[in-house]
Amino acid sequence: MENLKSTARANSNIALIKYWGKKDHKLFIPMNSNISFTLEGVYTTTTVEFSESYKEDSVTINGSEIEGEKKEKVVNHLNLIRRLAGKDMKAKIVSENNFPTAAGLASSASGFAALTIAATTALGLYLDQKQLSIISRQGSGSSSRSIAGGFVEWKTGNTSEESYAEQIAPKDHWDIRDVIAIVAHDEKKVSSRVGMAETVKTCPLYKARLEAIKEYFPKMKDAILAKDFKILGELTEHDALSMHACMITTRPMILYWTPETIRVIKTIVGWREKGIEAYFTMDAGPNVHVITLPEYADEVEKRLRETEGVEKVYHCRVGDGAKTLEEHLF
Ligand code: 2P0
Repeated sequence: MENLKSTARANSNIALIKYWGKKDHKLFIPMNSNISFTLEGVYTTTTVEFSESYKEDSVTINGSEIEGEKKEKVVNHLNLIRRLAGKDMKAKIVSENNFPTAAGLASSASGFAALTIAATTALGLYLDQKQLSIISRQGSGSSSRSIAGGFVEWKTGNTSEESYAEQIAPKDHWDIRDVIAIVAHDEKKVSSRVGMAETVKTCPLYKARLEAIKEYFPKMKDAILAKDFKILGELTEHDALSMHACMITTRPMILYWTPETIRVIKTIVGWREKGIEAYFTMDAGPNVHVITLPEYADEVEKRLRETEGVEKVYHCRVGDGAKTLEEHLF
C-alpha cells in the first residue's frame, strides 16, 4: 500500500502594500501587485499523509477536527494538488499554529503555504518556489507570499503562470521588526474573501486606490532595496489607510477597527513625534502591526504592553520561507 507523508512549516507575513481585491476569483489573481515581509516565529506546522487506507479527507487544526466551509477550502486545495500529481488518495492532515487562533492573527497565509509544501512533497511533486507560490495562491492569496522568506513581491498578472510571489531581498538584507499589538480576539464578522469581493464591486474609491498603488509600488520596492525606513514607513501607513478607507466605503461597510485600534494608531504617531521611528499597519482586523527598526523595537514592545486596550504583543523579525521538516505531527 502506498503511504506518502510529509511535514512543512511556514511563517506568516505582513503586507506593506496590501492585497484587497481579485481580478480573477477562480484563480486568485490580485488586482494589484503587493509586497510583504515574512514574519519569523509566527508559523503553522502541517503534516499531510496520503494513504489508500483513508476513506475520507480529515483535517485537524489545533487539536479540533474541522468541518464545513473551512474544511471545504482545504479539500479543494488538496484536489488541485492531487490533480497535478495524478493521484486520488485521501489524506489525513494535522496542523498546528504556534499562535492561538484566538489571538486574531491571520492563519490562512502560513496555513496554506505549509499545506501546499507538505502535500506536494508527500505526493512526490518536486516544484520550485515559483510553482509552489502559484499553487499556494489558489488556496489563499496571501499564502503565496509566505512560500518565500525575506521581503517578497506577489505579482499580479493576466494568467495563472504570471501571478506568483518572489523574493525582493533576503531576510539578512535588512533587520526591521513587526511588533504586533493584539487588541481584540473576536472571530471576524466579514472574511477577507467576501469583504474584498464586495469592495471591488461597490467601493467608489477603489479605482483611485489602484491608480495610486501604480505610482507608489516602485517607490516601496526602491525603499526596501535602499533600506530607506522613512519612505517604507510612510508608504506602509498610507497603503493601510487607503485599504481601510476602501473597506469603510464598501456597501455594506466593512469596519474592522475598534476604539483600541485608533488609540494605538494615535499613540504611535505621538511616539514618532518624540523621535521613535515606528509606523502602523492593519490587516482585515483590529490589531495594529508596528513596523520599526531594531534600535526602537524593545522600547516599542514595552510601551505597547503598557498601552490600554492592548492584550498581547508579538515581536517578529524578518523570517525565512516555508520548508519541510523531518519530524511529523503524527
Ligand atoms: C494582505 N489581506 O495583503 C491583505 C491585507 C487582508 C488585509 O491577504 O481570499 O486571506 O484567501 O485570497 O489571502 C487576506 O486575504 O484572502 C489578505 P483569500 P486572504 O495581507
